[in-house]
Amino acid sequence: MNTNLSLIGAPVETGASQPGCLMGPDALRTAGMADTLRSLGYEVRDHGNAGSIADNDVSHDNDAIRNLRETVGWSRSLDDIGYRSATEGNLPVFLGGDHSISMGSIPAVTRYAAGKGQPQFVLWLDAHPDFHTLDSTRSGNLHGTPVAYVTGQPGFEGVFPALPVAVDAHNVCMFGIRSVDERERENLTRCGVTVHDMRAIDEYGVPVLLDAFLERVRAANGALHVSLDVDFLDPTIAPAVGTTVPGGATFREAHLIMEMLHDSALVSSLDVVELNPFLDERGRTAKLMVDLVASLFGKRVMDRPTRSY
Ligand code: B3U
Ligand code: MN
Ligand code: MN
Repeated sequence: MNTNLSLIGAPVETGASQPGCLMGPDALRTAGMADTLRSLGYEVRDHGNAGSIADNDVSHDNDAIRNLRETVGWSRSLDDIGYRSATEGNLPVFLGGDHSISMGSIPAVTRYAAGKGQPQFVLWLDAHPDFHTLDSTRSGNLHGTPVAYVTGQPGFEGVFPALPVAVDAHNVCMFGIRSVDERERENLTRCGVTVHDMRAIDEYGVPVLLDAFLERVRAANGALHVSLDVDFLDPTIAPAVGTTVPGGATFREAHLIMEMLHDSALVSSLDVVELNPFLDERGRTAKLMVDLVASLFGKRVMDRPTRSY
């Protein structure tokens, strides 16, 4: 794994219904993100918080959509910063911010991977598939749309930046899903996204499902972006999120995913999103997120032979 990490703060809350994610990057910093990663042997550079380039006048005829211009502005700015960071040899870690930040982070890393001839894969850890289009969203919260956008679903043209390379929907694998709107369900099935809902995790367990996906990434020599939404976790362990859904991943399931990702050495970029510090209890969710990221970057309890995949 690349040992040069760049932390990119994305204080974005315009994609969510509730305010608070704006404080996410700073809460993750306060919980010790940079020093934790340094203690694991990484060179960590914190680029501070990015700003939005909201100098556009885009519009859309779905009146439910909220904060469209701001979100388009953020997607442009994070795309620029993320691409630059990857080109300079770093592994970008985007500290959100609500999940609309992936409308900048994923296009950035996908473009970078394409330049090296690598297909982009995405592991989406979330209670929600975030697969609405600008036409299908009823809530109008744009954090519900990033996967549709980055996989090139119709209707984003002329509003969000054109994607030089879209992610192939078949290369997206979701874990933890337990809240899906009807229109999302139809589109997910049609497009061939792999959706491991909580039932699949209950029935098969993390290792079987994750091994199969990582094997595909490896066989394709792919780049792997991990997008970790706080609501992937069960709200009893991670209360600091505006869209809690009961029945989420346990502490142990989430750590196992992170540990297996580390052992795979395939991860090339990361988003940590939807942390709403206003809803937290004495920083416990922020600390848990830092601890999960530490596992992804190699924190372990005991040395053990690396599993072969
Ligand atoms: N699918 C619903 C709920 C939702 C999606 N993402 C989050 N919530 N965080 C919507 O609003 O699009
Ligand atoms: Mn999400
Ligand atoms: Mn979610």
